[in-house]
Amino acid sequence: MTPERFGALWRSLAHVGRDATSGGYLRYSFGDADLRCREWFTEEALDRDLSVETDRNGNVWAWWGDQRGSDAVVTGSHLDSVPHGGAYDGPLGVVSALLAIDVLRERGLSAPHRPIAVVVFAEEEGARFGVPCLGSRLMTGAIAPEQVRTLRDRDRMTYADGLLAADLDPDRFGPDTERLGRIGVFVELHVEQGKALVELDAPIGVADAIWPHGRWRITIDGAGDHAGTTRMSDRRDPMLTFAYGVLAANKEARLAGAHATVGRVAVEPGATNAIPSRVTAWLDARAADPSTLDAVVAAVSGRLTERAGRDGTTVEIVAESVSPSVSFDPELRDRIVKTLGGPPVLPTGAGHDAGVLSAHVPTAMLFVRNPTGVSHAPGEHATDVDCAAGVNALADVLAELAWR
Ligand code: HGY
Ligand code: MN
Ligand code: MN
Ligand code: MN
Repeated sequence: MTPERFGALWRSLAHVGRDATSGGYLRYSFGDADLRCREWFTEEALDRDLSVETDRNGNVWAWWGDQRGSDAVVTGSHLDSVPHGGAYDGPLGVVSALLAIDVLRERGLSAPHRPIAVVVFAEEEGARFGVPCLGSRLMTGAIAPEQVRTLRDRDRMTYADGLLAADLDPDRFGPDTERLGRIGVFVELHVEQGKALVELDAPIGVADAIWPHGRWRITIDGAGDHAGTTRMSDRRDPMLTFAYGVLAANKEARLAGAHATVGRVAVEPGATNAIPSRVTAWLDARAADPSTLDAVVAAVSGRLTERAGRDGTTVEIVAESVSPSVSFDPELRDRIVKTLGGPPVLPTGAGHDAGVLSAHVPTAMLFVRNPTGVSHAPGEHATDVDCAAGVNALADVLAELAWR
């Protein structure tokens, strides 16, 4: 694979859902941009004589070989984004998988000994319905359909509404044991969301672990009142408790060497001249090990509760989604490292569908160097040269797994 050929296919998708002002992407599951991305994927897969199907959970599968076969070698990633997210987070794994199939065929490899599939998982970012990796979690049973039925997007739409928008049956989402049983191994290629490969001066890396992480919804209730007539001493202002909570999360994370972020907040009623009655915020917390993560969340919760007592407000903290630490299959990892000639092995603080699948099948991740180290923002980047190297590496891995 050459950088030029990678760039040509990349640019046929790169304009879809891109915001002209920020340069970031607005690809929310089953929204217009996502539907166009799905159409793009289906066309490219059919052009490669792959058989395409969408499963009951909205994940799209493109098969090379017997799609009813077992022990399939599955690769792929996701096409949805966070608001104004980067171009590569997700799509790089999908584009690279399609091109890796081209490379394998150009090497003269036809009929794989094991079926190969490229999968596009739905709602990996959780940017629309609030829970990440929803498509893969539904397939594996990691989340129950009953729980998904309670999810609403910002327009109060449901996951079933999303499936309907994609002309899919809205009533069948849930565990897909038969499909999961056909997967023999899953390998996800992803842009690195950090600068480790830059510092290691390596274009490709292999993952050994995903940090435990989660999202907690914090609801703070106080007393709505007039901004101009209510004395400061009489206020029960949830925004004050919230502000303190953000500072506490930042401090606790720094002390523990963990990561804590509050990137989303909703204020009711949201008027400039009204003291809020309620503030809802989401804490994203991550750490290298579960006990540190638990300790940071507990410390933030304790500091918030204590502060609420002083502010006359009340606080509720609910875990919306928690992802346990993932250690990728060491045998598969080492086999891939050997196949690729010894690239660096590194952990990640980012969650992935590979983390969900790793509880069920041998799973691995390849990383492609990101010169800016930025992700979940327009500055995310990977060069065509490194992306082409990623395609060739993925092709080597697929050849190792599906023809040996
Ligand atoms: O949030 C994450 O870690 C992933 O990028 N969805
Ligand atoms: Mn991703
Ligand atoms: Mn992401
Ligand atoms: Mn007034």
